[in-house]
Parts: sequence; structure tokens; C-alpha cells
Amino acid sequence: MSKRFTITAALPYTNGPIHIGHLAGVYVPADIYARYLRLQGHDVAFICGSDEHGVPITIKAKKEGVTPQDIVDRFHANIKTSFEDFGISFDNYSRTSGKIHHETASEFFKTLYDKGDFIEETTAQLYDAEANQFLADRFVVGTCPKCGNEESYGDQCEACGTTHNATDLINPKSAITGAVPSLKETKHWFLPLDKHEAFLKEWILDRHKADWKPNVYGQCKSWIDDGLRPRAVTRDLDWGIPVPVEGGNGKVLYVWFDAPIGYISSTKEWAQREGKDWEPYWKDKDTTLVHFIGKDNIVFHCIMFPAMLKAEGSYILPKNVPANEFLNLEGQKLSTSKNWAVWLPDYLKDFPEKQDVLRYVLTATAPETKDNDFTWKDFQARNNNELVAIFGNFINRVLVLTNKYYEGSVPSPKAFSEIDTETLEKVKAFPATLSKSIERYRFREASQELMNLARLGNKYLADEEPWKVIKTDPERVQTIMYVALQISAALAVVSEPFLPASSQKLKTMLQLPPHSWAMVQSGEPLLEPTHQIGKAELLFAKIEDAEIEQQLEKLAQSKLANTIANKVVEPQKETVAFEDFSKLDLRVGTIISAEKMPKAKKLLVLQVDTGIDVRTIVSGIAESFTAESVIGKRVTVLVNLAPRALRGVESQGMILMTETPEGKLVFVNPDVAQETANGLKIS
Ligand code: B3M
Ligand code: ZN
Repeated sequence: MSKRFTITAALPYTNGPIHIGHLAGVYVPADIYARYLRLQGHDVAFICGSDEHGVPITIKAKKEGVTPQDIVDRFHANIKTSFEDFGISFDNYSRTSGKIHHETASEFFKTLYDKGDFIEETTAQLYDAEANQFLADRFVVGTCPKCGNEESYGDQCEACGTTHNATDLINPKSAITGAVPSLKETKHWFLPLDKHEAFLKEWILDRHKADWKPNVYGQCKSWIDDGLRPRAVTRDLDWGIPVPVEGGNGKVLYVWFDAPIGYISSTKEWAQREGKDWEPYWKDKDTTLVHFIGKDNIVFHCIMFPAMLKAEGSYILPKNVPANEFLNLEGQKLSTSKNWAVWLPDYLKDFPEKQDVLRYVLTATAPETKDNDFTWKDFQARNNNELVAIFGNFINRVLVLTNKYYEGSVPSPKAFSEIDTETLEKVKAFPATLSKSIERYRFREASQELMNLARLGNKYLADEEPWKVIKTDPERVQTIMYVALQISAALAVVSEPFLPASSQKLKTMLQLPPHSWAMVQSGEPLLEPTHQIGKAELLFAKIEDAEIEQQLEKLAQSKLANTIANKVVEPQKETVAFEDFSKLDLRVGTIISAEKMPKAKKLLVLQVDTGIDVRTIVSGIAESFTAESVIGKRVTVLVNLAPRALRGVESQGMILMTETPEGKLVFVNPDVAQETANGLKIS
């Protein structure tokens, strides 16, 4: 029986492109779920849009000397294109700078205002006199009162996810001028979350203890247990939705008040375009509402937005909020500011036509219950060893052999062997297995079940060896190929939520007649004898080591650029008199042996021929150079440094080292051309 679902995906901030962390955390899982529900015949509104307000956009506009509208126009288009490129099948992708959203959010605020749901209060807020501006959200940085993170923002701490008022920060600093802010009176409207504590406790802690993911439930429980407090839902900013009530001039709605309402306005926009009524998707108690988000958005989707919806009174509440944890890249946190990311437009330039590969890998390694790591090596391995070697190889063999033996016509099966019947029974069971995982938001598990169906086909063909049997029992091969074709068709249908482009390509190759998830589940044939399939094309292509090396090199360049950009250039030291300098006796030496100092991370014990003698020198270079790599190296040695005992070894001198601007430790290498009989000549 068809049901109504409203599926929302977090509205991405339009201050930069989308990267793999966004896809893994929010958009691929949401798309798998929405596509799956459509395949079940349900009425689905899959809703998203650009989140175009908020301080990050204003900061970026200031940095570039353009308007916030310029910034959001640029990235709204960029992001929308990326979602289309990766088959994220929104029914509507709107934008919060649009008219319909301004109207919807203003009306929502006005309704709560007129009902007296807000606390209207003039309070002392952080103010930067130099910038002549109140400091809210990312305009202020300080120590989080909950976890001690010293880089917490005014509205939220990214380390522990909690949300707070800017005045709660310890040691706040203006992110505009660095100044310590003063306090200045200003009027704002507060959402009394404390008044909704009882409802949130019952709704979340009692009713959703079993079906919400532990990481989501746990965060909500800790906030509720900490005690909820009124939260300001307006700001002294000029970019955003003007506060639509008396005294609101010069103030806008807090971005986290307006953005979730963006789901509603985007649904309205879609319904208007489709000639539908939007209200059942947000107000009918039989509608299932699910929010797909990243873990840093849990408080806003489980506490704040539900409190707003409850206060307004006519809306349904989310049935589930299956937030994912974070994806890391090559062992480090993804970071827009440090350009430590794989941006979708760049990925597509380097791997054209490989959107499904990224969808698959990000699903197979999704951070569903804990942060997880994306590595390019794993990306290559899953493509080559799973998509190419199992899924693609199976499909290619089936289509090549069907064209070779029967000119593409599906053969009539003769008597089914036990293995044939068993295999077809297993195929029939896959949709239910996939449904179980998908309906519990376990997409990682589901993606591996999908691969197991391809494995089943691959194994069946390898065991039955039609290419051999054809010589002796062509009738048997008709049955084998008939079974293999049913498996291929089943794969085409059930892979659609995960690999939409590949699924479509396979359906085209099979010239798949009308089909459905239910047909696979019923076991009825998807390809009847004499049906004509098309030619075989490769579904997936191998990824070579060189392509991966290129990606790793790009990241290395990013890291280097970051080091340089963040390198603090130490000021020059105190001037020294020439007399002092001339006391130093510098010689050109050669390292004749080297070994790691036991239990000392940084130390190498070197035997150095200084031209005067061979002596022991202990050098703190073990984190930059291996013992083997320095043997034979010509080095500059300070030979008249007073001996020092280091971990029980007496060091008689020092090898001169320095750092490049990129922060790399290097030897002060003597230039052999200048060398004299007894060492470097100081000119
Ligand atoms: N713009 C996404 C983020 O925090 C935020 C989501 C809004 S969903 C209403 O990165
Ligand atoms: Zn914190």
C-alpha cells in the first residue's frame, strides 16, 4: 500500500562546493532511501535546497569584496549542478534567498510571535566596537563552556556539537578584528526551549529510544539532561530574513531558525510546480517525515526545529533523523578552509563517468555509527576488486555469451537443475534482505548485500562454465544463460538506489521490459525467452595506480600550501657580534655510520669524520631522516661545541640543520666547490 514520505536532506551552505564528506554523510544515504521508497511505489517528496543565509557567507563575501548575493548565486549553481551530476534525485532543490522562503519563514515567525511563544528581551550581547558590529555565530570564537574546545563559535561548538548563546563563550574574541568584545544592549526574540523540555523528553527519550540511531539519541539525551535554555532566534545582521515584527529593523532571523523552514518552503515550491497540495507532506499525521543530516546538525533537527513545529502546532514531527558521523580523508578531518577535501567538480574532472563508483565507495565505507576514513587506495581497491571484478565481470560475461551463442536472444530454459532452482530462490530473497537494511538506514550493509547478489551471479557462472559445457550440452547452456540473465536483470533493478547511472546503463543493455522491485521479489522472470537484449558494454573500468598517485599528489600539494600559508615566520634573533661568530669552528664532515638511538623518537647516533677526527655526534633528525639515508652525507659540523650527554651518549659537536619555508628540515650542505683542504672557507 502506497504511503506518503517527506524526505529532507540538510540544506548545504552556499559558501563553497560540495565535497565527498557531504555526499557520504547526507546526500547519498538520503538519495538511496528516496529512490528505494519510489521503487516500493510510495508517494515521495525528496526535498532540499541551498542554505544561503548565515555568517559564513557574509565572512566569505567580505573576504572577496563582493556581496553575499554574489557568493550564494555562485555556489547555489555549483552545488545544484554537483547534485545533478551525482544522481541525487531531489524532487525539488530550492534556495533560502528565494521569495517563497522569505514569505514562509516570516509567516512562521509571525505565527509564533502572535501566539506569544517567544520571549522578547533586551540583553547585553557581545559587541566589537572597532568593527562597529554585534558578534554572533561565526563572528565570535571562544572556549566552549561544555567541552573546553577553544575554537567554539558563538552559536555552536563543532567539537561537541552543542549549541549555546555567544555570551556563554569563555574568553570570546572577535573573529573580525581579534578584539575582546564589549557588551552592548540589544533586543532579541528567544525560543523558550526550556518550556518544551517535557515534550522533548517524552517524544525523544521515551518514544524514540529504540528506533533512533544511538549516536543521535545519545546527543539529544545529553542536551536534555543538561537542561534546555531559551535560544535567541534573531540576530543583529544585515544578511538574512528581516525580522517581520515591531522593533525588528536591522535584525534578521537566526539562520538556524529560517533554514529548517526551508524544507517547508521548498516543498511548497515543488507542490506549486507539480499542481499538488503541499500541506499533507507536512501536516498529515500519516506522512512519514525523515531528516538526513550530519552529526553537527542533530541539535537543530531533533531539539530546535521540533520545538518550533510543536509550538506552531499544525505540523508533524520527524519519525527519524538518521544522522551520520563524519568522514575523514586520508586520516585527517575534511576541511574546507584547509582545502583538505575532494571537491565533486574536481572529482568529475579526474574521473569522468565514475559518479557511481564514488557513490558506491562512500556507501560501503559510510560513517554511519562512527567517523570513518576515505583513502584513495581503498577507493581504487573497491572499484577494481568489487565493481569491476565481480559486478562488471559477471554482467559482461552474461551479455557477451548471450550475444555469442544466441545473437542476443534470451534462450528458453530446459530442465532446471537443483543448483539452478536454489540460485533463483536466492535471487528472489535479495529484495527482502535489502529492504530490511535500507529501512533501518543501514546503507553500508545494504551495499554489501547488493554486491553479494553480483557475487552469487559470478559464482553461478564460474561453477556452471557455459563456455565449456557449450561443446557437449548446448541445451544445458540454454538454462544456465537463462538463469544468469535473470540474475543480471535483478541486479539492474535493485542496484538503482545505489548505482543509478549503472543501473540505467544495464537496463538499456538488457532492453529491460517493464519491471519492478516486487517482480524481483516474486521470482517471476524479468526476461522472457526470445526477448532481444542489446550489445555488451563495460559497466565499470579499472582505476590504475597512476590515477591514484595523481590524487595523492594533489593532497600533498594541499598540505604543503597549508603549511606555507600557516607557517609563522619567526622574527630574526638578536644580532651577534662577529667576534662571537668567529669563535665557531665549522668543518665539512662526512657521516660514516648512523643508527637510531634506542627508545628515542628523534635521535640518531652518528659517527662523523670531521677531517680532524672521527667522533660521535647525537642529532635530533630521526623524524625527518632514516639512519640509512644519511650515511655518506657531507655535512657542516660545529666541532667546538661543548660535549653534551644525551641519553647516556656523549655528543661531541653538532650537525648544522635548518628549515625550508615549507617547514622541511634540511642539512646546511657544504658546496663542494668552495671546500678548502681543512673545511668550509668562511668568506
Ligand atoms: N546549512 C549545513 C551545515 O551545517 C546546514 C544545514 C541546514 S539544514 C536546515 O553544514
Ligand atoms: Zn564543545
